[in-house]
Amino acid sequence: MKDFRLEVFKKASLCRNFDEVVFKKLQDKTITFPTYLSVGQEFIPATIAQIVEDRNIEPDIFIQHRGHATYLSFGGSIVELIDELLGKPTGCANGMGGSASIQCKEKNIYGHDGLMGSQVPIAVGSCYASKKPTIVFMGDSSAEEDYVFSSIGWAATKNIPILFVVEDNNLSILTEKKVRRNWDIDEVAKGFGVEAYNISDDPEDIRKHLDGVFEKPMLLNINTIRKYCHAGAGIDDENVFDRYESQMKQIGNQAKSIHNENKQLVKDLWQKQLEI
Ligand SMILES: Cc1ncc(C[n+]2csc(CCOP(=O)(O)OP(=O)(O)O)c2C)c(N)n1
Ligand SMILES: [Mg+2]
Repeated sequence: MKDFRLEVFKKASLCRNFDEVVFKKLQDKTITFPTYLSVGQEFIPATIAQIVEDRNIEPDIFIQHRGHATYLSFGGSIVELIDELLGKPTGCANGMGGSASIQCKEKNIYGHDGLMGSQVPIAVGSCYASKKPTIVFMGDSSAEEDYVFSSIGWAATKNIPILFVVEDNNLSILTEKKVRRNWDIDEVAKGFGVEAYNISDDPEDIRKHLDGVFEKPMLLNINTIRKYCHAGAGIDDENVFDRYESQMKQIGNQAKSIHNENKQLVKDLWQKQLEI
């Protein structure tokens, strides 16, 4: 049997190494448009993607602007993402989506249109029509949009197989949650009769809360930490907890070799795409 923690780490490691290169490409101005790094938040999509893979489920996936890690965890092509960030027509959104609107038809990943939270009613409508397992990712601030509430309500009423995932990094650009609201989205979901939890981004914590997923609507508010700035290559706070470093330490040498392999792989792929 595959080691769950290691498989999740493999996915997270690809995402981390990918965005660390993007960070450098932003610094040296190879990329000049708004770019949203997933660094620090990788374990949310990596864990959920591993869980659905282990259960042989191929869900429809609706992502938000901070979606590099989601796209890569669910199997989107790395080369096409590189090309997208280079603005090439061979990019995953024909070079017209940029960082915020990436997609992958083959893996049922639908890109974001840029309006915060719009992916939620779109995902609910799609799931209502298809009855297919569906996952929609949103930020803690996007979760505040009114159309998100009514969508959760409709999902509850129609009992559709959707998983709402709130990537709760506590921030809307730079505004903390406590300034913006005095309620929790998992409590709102429970009010609609949706099974909901407020948990950490530890892979085990996520796994143990996904038992009945796709049998009914569910919502996970997953607390995480954004390591870099809202957009571009900047650092708000040097001393934040890093789930990736902590998992790498816990897993040990095997994780370090996976990390080094991914680092090389991503570096080589970027080099190759830049030379074409
Ligand atoms: C309806 C709407 N309002 C404002 C914006 C500008 N905006 C873009 S991202 C963002 C913050 C998003 O925060 P969150 O949903 O928590 O995601 P995060 O960036 O933290 O991952 C804002 C205010 C927007 N794109 N759409
Ligand atoms: Mg946020």
